[in-house]
Amino acid sequence: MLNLAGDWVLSHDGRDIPFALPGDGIDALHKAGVIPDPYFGRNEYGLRWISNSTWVARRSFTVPRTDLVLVASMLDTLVSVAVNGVTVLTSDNMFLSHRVDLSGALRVGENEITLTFGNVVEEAARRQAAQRYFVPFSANNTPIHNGNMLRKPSCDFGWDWNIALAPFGVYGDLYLEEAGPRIDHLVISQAHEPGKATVTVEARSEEEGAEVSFALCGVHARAVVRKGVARAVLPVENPALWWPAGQGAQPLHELVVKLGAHRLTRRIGLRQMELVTEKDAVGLGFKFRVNGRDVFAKGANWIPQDALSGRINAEDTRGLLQSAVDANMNMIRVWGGGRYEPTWFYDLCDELGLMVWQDFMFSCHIYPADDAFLSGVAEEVRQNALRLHHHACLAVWCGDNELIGALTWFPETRANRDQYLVGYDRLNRTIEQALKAAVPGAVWWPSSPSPGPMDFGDAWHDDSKGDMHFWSVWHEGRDFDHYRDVSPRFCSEFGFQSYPSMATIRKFADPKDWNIAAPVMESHQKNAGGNARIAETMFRYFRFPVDFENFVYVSQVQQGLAIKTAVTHWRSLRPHCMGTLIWQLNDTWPVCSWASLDHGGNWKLLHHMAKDFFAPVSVSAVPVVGGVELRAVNDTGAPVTLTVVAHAVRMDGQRRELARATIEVAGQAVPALHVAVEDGEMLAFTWEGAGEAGEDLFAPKPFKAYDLLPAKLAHSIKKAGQAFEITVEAQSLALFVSLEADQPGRFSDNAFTLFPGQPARITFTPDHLGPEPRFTLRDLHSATYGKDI
Ligand code: BMA
Repeated sequence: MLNLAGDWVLSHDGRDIPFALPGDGIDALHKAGVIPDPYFGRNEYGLRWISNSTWVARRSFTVPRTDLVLVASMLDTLVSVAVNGVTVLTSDNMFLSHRVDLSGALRVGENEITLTFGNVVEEAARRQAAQRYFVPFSANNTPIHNGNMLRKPSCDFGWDWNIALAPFGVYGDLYLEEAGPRIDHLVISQAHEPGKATVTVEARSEEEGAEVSFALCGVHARAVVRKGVARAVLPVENPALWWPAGQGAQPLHELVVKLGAHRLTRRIGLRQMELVTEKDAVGLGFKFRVNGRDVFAKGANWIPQDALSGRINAEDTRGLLQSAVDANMNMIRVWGGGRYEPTWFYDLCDELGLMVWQDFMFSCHIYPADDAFLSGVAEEVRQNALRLHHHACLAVWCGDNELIGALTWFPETRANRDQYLVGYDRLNRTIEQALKAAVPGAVWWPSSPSPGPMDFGDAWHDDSKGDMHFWSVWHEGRDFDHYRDVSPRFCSEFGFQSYPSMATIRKFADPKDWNIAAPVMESHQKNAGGNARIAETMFRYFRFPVDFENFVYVSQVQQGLAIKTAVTHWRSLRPHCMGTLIWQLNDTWPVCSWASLDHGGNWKLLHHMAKDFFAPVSVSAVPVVGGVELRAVNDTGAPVTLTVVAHAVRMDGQRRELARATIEVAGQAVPALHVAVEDGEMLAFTWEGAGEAGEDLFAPKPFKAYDLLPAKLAHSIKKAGQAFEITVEAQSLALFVSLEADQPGRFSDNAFTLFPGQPARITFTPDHLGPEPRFTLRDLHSATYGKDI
């Protein structure tokens, strides 16, 4: 194998610029000093010319023979490959992999290979003009137009959280290998019965009559290729089963398949994964069942890890996915406006126990429905299904993101819904059929959100069927309580924005721009009206923060509160509701957004709060007539006995017990207590039992309605190995106490409540060894009243 990754040169204005592949051209131009950092200030707007140009990269290499094959994947996007001036490949779909016979172009000794990246802006416009009818795209999201014409991540053209750069590059494989007998691909399926898993492996190959060997968990088999397939059935007795995080372990076994010298390996987790959608008295249920156990899905939506793919690497991805698991999540939705992730992403999810909801890459636009487009889609689906289907984490394949909604978003689609609905159905059926042809047992869901197969209803507002995207609080400006007016069966998107943390803001804005109306801050907010919505929400719930840094802090507190309101309520509906996926986990660049992690992986306050509200055993406070009901939930799969205690709390921190109860909780939420507090009091509650314990605070009124008292926070710091232990104490009830460090690292807890006389001990683990960190402490009183008023 000869790797062609590494050092290439990119031609620009008569200059040769170093271009490291895999990587993207914008990052290369920045590293070479040709352009400023695209993420700083308002630099983005000066860089649109890059996508409106053609680029050429080249390198040379030496080969001892010419019967070689080029393997290439994730070519972004209009790429033609030439070897010694002979065009060997023309690709216009970033989501395809290629194997190209180079024997006609190579020569023994030195060769030159060039990659020409076509102008995506011009080509997308040309294809739009060639359509039989106008194919609308989400122009609010994508300042670079017609992205729906190209098979490239939709969000590359801009999104309501993304910078619009439409980069070019190569992000996957680029190597030469010897031609020879090989297995083209494997189709792997599992069947389960008590004490036994049966794994069926089909090896597809053109080598008629060749023998193929199979080995898994000590079970061996051989089969001969007949009509292109060698098939083996591998029974595994008493299998060690794979479970989602929080439900059990994630054992993975190596499957080895050999044909002559060609050896393929796959890591297999043995599990039975079902999507159960059954009609019931309410509508259509929606839940995942793993190894026969109903699992409440807790997680978040994944968008590409960086707007510039050249800046993505497996180590950082692991950090983000580990943060998801550390916050008690068990599912990630790979959202349809980004990309099919590289194989190592799914390896990580297998290891971490993160179930993957995999969208096909179609989002929020209308798409062409002509034969040429659809046949490209079918090949894209086939390849990606074959590449990814064996992963234990893979829970469901979903047709697209929000394409049914898009039918109502454009004047053209509203005026001619028949035409666009038929077009949509052609696309959706192409995807479904290509998936099932490649992987017959694949779990399929037509769209997200969807009320169900062949139902084109409004899954943004109808909470009775299928999966829901509930956006009324953010996009329609409803109050947080409105989360409790709906009872989704499974909410696969709902979100509330905040500002990124100060450490992230410092990376793109000078102190003179630390103002929510500064053009730099506005340019790092891509959702029209987003900053106004954040500020308006503060007016509803809080006294206005005293300065910019506290505005950032309160924005994160209110984001956490919004999402906590939704999740605690929807968990308390279990088993009517069986899943909540927050929009969104990560950011592609430093920006105001719905993410719970800052760009780079730092935990925003929401992510700390998620760790608590996603805890396996938890108690939700739900306002009901005459007070508050405390409802207990248990996702562990085994019943627990819990003691729940409720207190009324005054602003000076004094508590009086209201009630207590001991209850048994299994797979269904259980009402534990019904309590009421007096005016000016909040409700504090704890739960304990079977090794599970937690506490929470609920304010029946908006926080601005309480006369908070100065918390007078005091803290001391002790070194504990590589980490630092910070003890924090308050003199009255202190709300959303938060710590920020002047260097990257992880706090054990944040946004917590303090009662006088009950100090909290928080650990800070820095990412790197370095100077002693300095900490900033905040709490709701000091952020909104000023210090000590
Ligand atoms: C959802 C997503 C994205 C979008 C988000 C926030 O519906 O599918 O399209 O970024 O809303 O508006």
